[in-house]
Amino acid sequence: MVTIFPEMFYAFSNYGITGKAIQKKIINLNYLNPRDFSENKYKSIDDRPYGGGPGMLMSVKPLYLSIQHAKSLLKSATVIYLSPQGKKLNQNNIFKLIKKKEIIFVCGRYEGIDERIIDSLIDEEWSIGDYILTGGELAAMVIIDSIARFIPGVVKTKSVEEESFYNDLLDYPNYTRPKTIYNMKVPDILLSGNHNKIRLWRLQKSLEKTLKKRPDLLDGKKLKKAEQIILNIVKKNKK
Ligand code: 4GY
Repeated sequence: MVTIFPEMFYAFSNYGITGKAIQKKIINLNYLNPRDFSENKYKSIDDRPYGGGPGMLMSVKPLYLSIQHAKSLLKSATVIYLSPQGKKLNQNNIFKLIKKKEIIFVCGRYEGIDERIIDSLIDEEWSIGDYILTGGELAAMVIIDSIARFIPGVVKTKSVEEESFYNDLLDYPNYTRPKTIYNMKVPDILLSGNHNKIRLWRLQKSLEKTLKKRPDLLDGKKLKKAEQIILNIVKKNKK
């Protein structure tokens, strides 16, 4: 992480699944702070934009030196800059990022960074969505968080076929104990013990929900695949 606010990662690194993954060193986070590379006596890390205009930019030299230092430590790392100008992330891109062994996240602050740093040191620019944060740190945590879910044994996942399919569908409705609470019941089928029927029901609910709430996620190809999965379950049911 190249960040002027490494302390922002404290809670993330100490709680929940991300905390466990980092403490067990399944994920290793290391920090370089541009402030430590600032050469003036005030240790300043911001500077005025050429051409005028409001706000400040990150100073070139401290940021450049910290990224270079990170690159010298992690020779095969991909350098990622997080900004609203990057390619919008989705679960498919996350799967590709998981395959990388080393990533250098450059967390911007203020109004942004000098374009020459993007041109010369950044390999990939990603966005977590069309809104503007005050810095890249939260975006970096969002990405690492979504990666942590896929560490084997950390979060239980569905079967491979259904997992990849469910990834672009909304989740089916979930229920836990008790069977009745505040006058509301758990659907009978979930108590039936018939696993194939339950799988079909869940798939149906996922499709219904997606159609109602996020129809943009469904297309002809997706529906064909759903049909295939349903037929497979029905076939298994007959055996
Ligand atoms: N959206 N996706 C995002 C962001 C903060 C000013 C440049 C985003 O990834 N990062 O909003 N980042 C800005 C803050 C400098 C980065």
